Formats: sequence, C-alpha cells, structure tokens
Amino acid sequence: MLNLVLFGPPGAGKGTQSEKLIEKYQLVHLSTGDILRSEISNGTALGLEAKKLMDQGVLVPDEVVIGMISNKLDANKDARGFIFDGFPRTVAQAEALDSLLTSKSSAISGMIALVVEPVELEKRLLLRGKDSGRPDDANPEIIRKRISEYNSKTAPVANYYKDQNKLTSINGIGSIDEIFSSICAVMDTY
Ligand code: B4P
Repeated sequence: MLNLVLFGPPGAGKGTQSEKLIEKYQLVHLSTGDILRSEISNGTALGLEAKKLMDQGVLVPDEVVIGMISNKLDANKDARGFIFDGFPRTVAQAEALDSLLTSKSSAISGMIALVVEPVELEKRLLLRGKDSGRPDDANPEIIRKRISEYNSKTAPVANYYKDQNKLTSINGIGSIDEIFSSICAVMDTY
C-alpha cells in the first residue's frame, strides 16, 4: 500500500495537488476538511459542532477527526493506498493514525510537506474566499488564526515524521504543474 501524508499550512496547495495525485496513482483521497464540510452541508450534529470551530479558524477536536478517518479506512478496505490531506494536524492525530494503520498491517510511506510563506497563503485564501463561499477564507483575521493554529499545533507533526525519516519538504511556490512534478518525483521513490 502507498500511504501519503500531504502536509502544509492552510492554502499551501494540499487539496489542489491531491486532486492530481489521486488520478495519477489511483489512491483514495481522505481530506478531513472536505469530510467536515460535507457533514456541515448535510446538517448533521457533528457538522453543526464543527462549523462553529471552523468558522473561527480553530481545529476540530482530535477524537472527532480520528473517528472520521477510522470509518473511512474501514469503508475502503480494498484501496491501493490513501492520500491523507489535512490530516494528521496534531501529534495526537499522527499517533492515532499510526495505530490505525498498524492494526491493518499497513504504515505511512512518507510525508511530503509543501513550503509556502504566510504572505502568499493569505493572498491565495482571500482569492479563493471571493467565490468559494467558505466563511474561513473570507476574513483576513480568521486566515491569520488558522495560520497561527498551524504554527502552534500542526507544524510539530512534521518533526514526528522527520524522526521516522519519512519527511520530504518541497517548494510550494510556482505553477501547479511544476509543484506536481516535484511531488511525483518523491512519490516514485516510495
Ligand atoms: P482544510 O479544508 O484542510 O483547509 P485548507 O488547509 O485551507 O486547505 P488546503 O491547504 O487544501 O487549500 P489548497 O491549498 O488546496 O481545513 C479547513 C478547516 O477544517 C481547518 O481550519 C479546521 O478547522 C478543520 N479541520 C480540517 N482537518 C482537521 C483536522 N485534521 N483536525 C482538526 N481540524 C481540522 O487551496 C488554497 C488555494 O490556493 C486554492 O484557491 C488554490 O487554487 C490555490 N493554489 C493552490 N496551489 C497554488 C499555486 N501553486 N499557486 C497559486 N495558487 C495556488
């Protein structure tokens, strides 16, 4: 199985690159952001709770997203592998993911981290906010809150994988196709 963690701050291009990667490598795309937004649009209890937090730019509790990922792994038993996009976002989530995969005799193949500086992130998210309808993209203060959540809670996840010799960082600035080629060069070593 090929299991990739695609990592980076909000707006780094994780969702954008995942779309291209699943097509090329025939993997299942698991985006916790997308799963949460689908809970919100379906008006579930989980979605209502998550919306309050997401609209403020803060993370949803670990147990909620870990449960969602566990369900998705069970529902895709025949997958060739997974792209984890926006997950894990805390060290506790990374530890839980390792346990889930170990229990299925699998493991993370590697983490690819997209490196983009905050000024560019804010620019991209505000641009997307103009027509995405996402409340968390529309307001510069909320975007800054998301970047600060990333710096305090999510950035340490990179060290978790670095310690396992599984981290590769890639420049996330440039054309979407250039970045995709750099990611594929790493994918092909797995
Ligand atoms: P996500 O949905 O994961 O939101 P994101 O980080 O903003 O997405 P992404 O990084 O994929 O955006 P992309 O680059 O594709 O999370 C939203 C919220 O959900 C979080 O704040 C949190 O509250 C909650 N949540 C999700 N997962 C969680 C978890 N595991 N634990 C707890 N809470 C969780 O796109 C950005 C824009 O840049 C796009 O418009 C794109 O077109 C553009 N772009 C992409 N590549 C570009 C390039 N090379 N050049 C120029 N523009 C580019």
